[in-house]
Order: sequence, then C-alpha cells, then structure tokens
Amino acid sequence: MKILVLGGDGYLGWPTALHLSHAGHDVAVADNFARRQYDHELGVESLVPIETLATRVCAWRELTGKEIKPYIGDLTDADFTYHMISDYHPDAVVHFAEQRAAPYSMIDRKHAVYTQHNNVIGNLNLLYAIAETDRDIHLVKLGTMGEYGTPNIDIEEGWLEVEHKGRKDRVLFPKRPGSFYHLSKVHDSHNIEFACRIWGLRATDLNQGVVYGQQTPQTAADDRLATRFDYDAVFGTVLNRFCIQAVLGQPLTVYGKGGQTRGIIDIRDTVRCVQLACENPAGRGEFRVFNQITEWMSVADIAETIATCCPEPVQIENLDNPRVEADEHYYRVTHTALVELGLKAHLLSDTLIESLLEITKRYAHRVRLEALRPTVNWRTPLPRAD
Ligand code: NAD
Ligand code: USQ
Repeated sequence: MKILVLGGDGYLGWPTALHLSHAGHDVAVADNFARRQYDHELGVESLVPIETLATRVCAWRELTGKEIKPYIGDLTDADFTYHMISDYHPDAVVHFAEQRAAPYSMIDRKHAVYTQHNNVIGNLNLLYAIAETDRDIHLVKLGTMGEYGTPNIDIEEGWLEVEHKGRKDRVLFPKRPGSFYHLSKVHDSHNIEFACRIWGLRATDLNQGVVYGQQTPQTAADDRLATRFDYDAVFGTVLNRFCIQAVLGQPLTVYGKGGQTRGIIDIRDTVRCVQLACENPAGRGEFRVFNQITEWMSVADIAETIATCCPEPVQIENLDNPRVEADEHYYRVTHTALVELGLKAHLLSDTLIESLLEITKRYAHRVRLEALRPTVNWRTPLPRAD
C-alpha cells in the first residue's frame, strides 16, 4: 500500500513510518517541524538526541535500501496539503500531525488558540483535500482516550447504543475532555464523522491512550534512527517521566492523590495498531473508532510499579494537582476491535521498564532538572503577554 504519515518527524510518526516501510509498504512522511520549535520555545530538548529528518531518511535508505519520501510543510496551509495528497496519492493517510500536549494548550490564551487552530484547521484542510482528490483514500486519524474523559459508565468504542423514552439510536459516545488540546481532538472527531456522512469518506479514529517506551526494532537499529523521548512537564508523558525521575533520583511527581486512571499502550503496539488499521480499511462512508489501549492503570500504580523496578530507592511525591481532573473515579474501557484485527499486546513488563531505565541512564546528563516540575496550571492561565 502507499501510506502517507503526517507528523512523520514526531515521537510516534517516525517509528510508525519505519515500521510500515519495514512491513513492505511504500511510505512518505510530512512534517512542518513545529515540535522542534516547541523545544526551542520551552528551552528543552528530547532526552535522546535525534537527527534531522533528512539524516533519518538517508540513514534508513543506507541501512535498508528503502525510500521514505519527505514532504516539508504545514497542514494549515491548504495549498501544501492539497498538493501533497494529489502528488503522492496514497491509499491511506495516517494523521499524527497535531500539537499534542495538554499542558501546552493550557499555558494561556495564545497557546489554546494555536492548538485548536493548528489541529482543527489542519484536519479540516486534510478532509477537503481527500474529498476532492479521491474519496477512497482511507484516513487513519490519531484521536485520544482523553476525548471521553472519565464518565461513570463503561467507555465503548466511539459509539453508544441508547434507549430514551422508548426509542433507540446509536450515537457518538458522549465526550467530556480535560484540556483545550483534548477538546481539539473532539472537534476533529466530529468533523471527520460529518465528512464520512456527507461525502462518503472512509475513516478510522484511533482513540489512543498514553504511550510509553522509546524504541521499536527499527528505531533501535541505528542511533540515527532514534525517536524523541520527552521528559519535561509540558510534553513528557507520565510513565516516561516517572522512569526518568527515578533514574535521576528525583521524586516521582504524582499529581493529587494519583487515583486518576488512564489507558496506556507500549510504543511497539502503537505502530502495530496503525498498521492493522491501514491494512483493514474502513468501509465507504464508515466512521470507525478503535480504543487504542492495551491496559489501564492509576497514576499511583504506575509510580509504584516503576519504584519497584528501580534498583535505587525511589521517592514518590504527591503534588497539588495543577490540572482540573478527577483523581478518584470509575474507569472501564472496551478495547476489542484492534485485538480482533490481530493485535498481540505487550503489557507493561519489568523488561520494558528496565530497558527504559537503561536508555535514561545513557542520556541523564542532558536533563534540565527544573523542567521536571509542572509550571502550567489549569486554574490560572498566564496573563496576556502580547
Ligand atoms: P509529536 O509532537 O512528537 O509529533 C507530532 C508531529 O506533527 C511533530 O513532528 C510536529 O512537528 C508535527 N506537526 C504538528 N502540527 C503540524 C502541522 N500543522 N503540519 C505539519 N506537521 C505538524 O507527537 P506524538 O507524541 O508523536 O503524537 C502524535 C499524535 O498521536 C498526536 O496527534 C497525538 O495527539 C496523538 N497521541 C499521542 C499520544 C502520546 O502519548 N504521545 C497518545 C495518544 C495520542
Ligand atoms: N500526571 C502525573 N504526574 C506527572 C505527569 C502526569 O500525575 O508528572 C498525570 C496527569 O495529571 C494525568 C495523567 O498523569 O492524569 C496523564 O498525563 P500525561 O501528561 O501522561 O498525559 P496527557 O496529558 O493525558 O496526554 C498524553 C499525550 C496526549 C494524548 C494523551 C492520551 O501527551 O497527546 O492524547 O496522553 S489520554 O491521556 O488517553 O488522553
């Protein structure tokens, strides 16, 4: 298949592009390098050094003989997006290319507006480009489990059968997201479902949980193929951050009581899920939602698991929660669709944590310690600076 990976320079997009290329697909990537700019803005960088996209693509060609065509541009630029879709004419587009940090979207008005503009307009341009180029192109869109929030009922895969006053219907599962970033994903999901309904597009919305891990077999093959690994309080995700904090002898920063429970997934399963979604496309006009997690855990349990695996003593600190979220709640998720397509999950094992601790030790000297502490507060946005 011809597969175009948008956001192909990012944490997940790059390993996915390599995984799909390794699996025999013809792969192109697109990126505007916004993620590298956020690093400059925040004064941090990936814990693991990463090469430029040009060097990565050359290294992959050198090692495997396979080409990955890069498109450099911004999805919010409609001319770029239309050109890329008609020029490459993929069978599937995997869309990772969004601002993905909840804390970044909650810094202040400017960052909230940027996040929603970047994500919602980029996705809308893409929907139009697909609809006007070829309605059979399958859109595989990265959504998030955080679209659902933490309802007091079981979370189904995107849709809910309801019976109300004696009548029945199938409706999109109710959403109660917890940040302006998560809200941008809800807006995307609604726009995609509408495009499937009116234009007959095919789409799969992958509602992914928090990803952990840093290596896939392809990225581990050569240092030049490494993907990024974020530890700071804005872009670092919880399990990756706790591993880094443990290695550095810093307290694990559990927000609030730590009872908040999240779906999680190993990066090796992320790339496999995307492959399964691409190789088993949605039908014409179908808006399909898969809950892309393999298990769920509370933040307190994640901290305990890492503390137990770490050979050195680890301190766990309960900070006042900078976010507005329930830290004790019901949580149960249906996630069978990807398993039915063939996903064999890697569950959080000691081996993975030990290998993450090893990677972290190798690059611990690159950490800026002050970037570990949360600075963005949901309740008090920064005053207007411009
Ligand atoms: P990332 O920030 O590392 O990668 C996203 C890439 O998209 C970056 O390289 C960035 O430069 C690019 N990009 C952003 N806006 C763009 C635009 N307008 N035009 C072109 N390129 C643009 O993020 P990631 O962790 O790889 O996440 C990828 C996707 O998966 C995101 O949509 C995110 O919401 C979703 N997701 C991530 C996680 C996670 O734990 N990392 C979990 C669930 C869902
Ligand atoms: N948390 C802590 N301590 C920390 C960091 C986080 O207790 O040091 C808590 C948060 O309060 C939250 C949970 O851990 O309850 C998850 O936080 P996170 O930063 O790991 O993840 P989140 O902000 O939800 O965002 C990440 C990705 C995002 C993706 C989302 C999947 O950045 O792109 O959409 O995970 S989900 O959480 O399922 O919505």
